[in-house]
Amino acid sequence: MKTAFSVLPAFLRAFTLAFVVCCAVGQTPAGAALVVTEAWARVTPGSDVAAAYLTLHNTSKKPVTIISVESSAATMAMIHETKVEGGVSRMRAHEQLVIPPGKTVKLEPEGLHVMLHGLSRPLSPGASVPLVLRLSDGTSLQIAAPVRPLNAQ
Ligand SMILES: [Cu+2]
Repeated sequence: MKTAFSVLPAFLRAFTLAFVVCCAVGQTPAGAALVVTEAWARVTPGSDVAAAYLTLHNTSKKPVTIISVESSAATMAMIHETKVEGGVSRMRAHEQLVIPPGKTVKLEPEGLHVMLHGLSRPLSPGASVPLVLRLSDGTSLQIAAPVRPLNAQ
């Protein structure tokens, strides 16, 4: 006699199979396509804010989009861009950052940077700042940015 219980495993098997098939045809996660180099952060003595810099290279044939940045060392992390307008340096926040296929995007002083607010403790040279880059495909990348002195370029 067939009961509801004997039907259940078959249903679960079908569901599992569908899940495996759907993921097998998906592309490589964007996280694997993104190569991060030259990560570093700059100390700001007497302040609980800091900037971190990275070189992002997209090795894939599709755009990689960073949708947010987090750091366990700060209460808030975001992507900023410094622009000089009319002799005044201003920073604006980027909702996201797209790295086009095969391209490199540099976050460096006087340009794009990761802004850290509310550092839990002062940064000192030799330490490193943990960063998590969250990507639009749901994957994320963990980076450690070594801390350099204020006069680092
Ligand atoms: Cu900033």
